[in-house]
Amino acid sequence: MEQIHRSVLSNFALVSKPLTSERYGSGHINQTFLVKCENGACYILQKINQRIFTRPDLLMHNICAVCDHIASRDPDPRSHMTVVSTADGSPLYFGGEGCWRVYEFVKDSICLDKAESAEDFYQSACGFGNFQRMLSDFDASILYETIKDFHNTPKRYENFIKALEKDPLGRAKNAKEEIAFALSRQKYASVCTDAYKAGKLPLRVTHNDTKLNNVLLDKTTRKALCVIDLDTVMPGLSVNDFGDSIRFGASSAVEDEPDLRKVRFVPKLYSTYAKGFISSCGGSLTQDELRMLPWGAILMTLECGVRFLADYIEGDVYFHISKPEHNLLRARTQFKLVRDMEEKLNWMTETALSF
Ligand code: ADP
Ligand code: GN1
Ligand code: MG
Repeated sequence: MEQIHRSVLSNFALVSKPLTSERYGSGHINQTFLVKCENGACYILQKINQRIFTRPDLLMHNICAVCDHIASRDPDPRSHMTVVSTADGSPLYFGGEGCWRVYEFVKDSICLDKAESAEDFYQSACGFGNFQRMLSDFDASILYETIKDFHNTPKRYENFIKALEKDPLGRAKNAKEEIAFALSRQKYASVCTDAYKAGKLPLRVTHNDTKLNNVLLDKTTRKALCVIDLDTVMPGLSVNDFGDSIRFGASSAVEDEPDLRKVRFVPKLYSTYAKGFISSCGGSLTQDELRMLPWGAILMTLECGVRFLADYIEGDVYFHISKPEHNLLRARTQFKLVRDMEEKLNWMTETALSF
């Protein structure tokens, strides 16, 4: 185990001596490590990305409150994440050139980057739908806004256009088609924010980063267990939580598939997810929310594409990359999915209203 990890972990109240730590998962933001201990216990060690989360103390306040709330609704220890404190009772350790936290590894769980069957995707919908339902009576006023304007799509466009104007590395010339695509869709970037302002969509407590690899399934039954990655739990729109899952999971390919011929929106996966999400939300979604679910899917996909493209142009300063042009590849898959969903908008609406 790296010396730095050994020294960081010595500050946390682990049940047994840590033996190994390995890079783990495929998150784009934090650095995550799986820690294995002498007695077989496992933990998740994370170095929080402080360029993005500038107030880790407020972030952990949100996370602890949400975990406690879910634990009070569902006594199963695998239904929620468990934060491990330091010896002096803090959920964070500052040192070792960073800010660190530790979670118990949710026992016998798996995490997928791509659903292996429609049933896996259905289960993830149940996980996120239950999460939404369990937080329906959570006091939103105690939550801090960890990232301002996180799903404000028009604002994301403003930032994208600023990046284009600066074009600090001269990369815009490599992405002419993608930039033209993004700009041609700016006209509908405000469909959901306008509906919220008009009082059609209610503000709820939402997860805001509902991709498949942010929910854990039981490794044997493959039923949904636990929603993770609570860094962006904030007041938000249910249609965005639905939409971000569709963006990532109702695709025939992974988010960074380089061969666009392999990237398609899969209607069957959309309807499977819609059924699971709507029923697990427990009848709480309004008719307007149901009607706007497809717009959540289109706009979360467009917004994510615009964010990847802006990051490519700015020099890959936000999302972790593992190859050159990684963010450009990611933007391309998102825009391909947007095109497919635009063609299917009427069908997507009818389907959402049919459950
Ligand atoms: P990021 O914000 O970088 O996406 P995540 O919090 O999603 O970081 O963690 C990255 C990965 O680590 C997850 O996709 C999952 O595979 C794994 N993971 C995180 N927390 C747990 C946990 N408590 N139990 C099991 N696996 C976890
Ligand atoms: C990031 O942290 P992770 O990898 O689960 C990002 C999301 C994006 C997603 C794209 C805090 O999610 O908003 O939709 O990448 N999280 C943050 O895969 O920006
Ligand atoms: Mg994650």
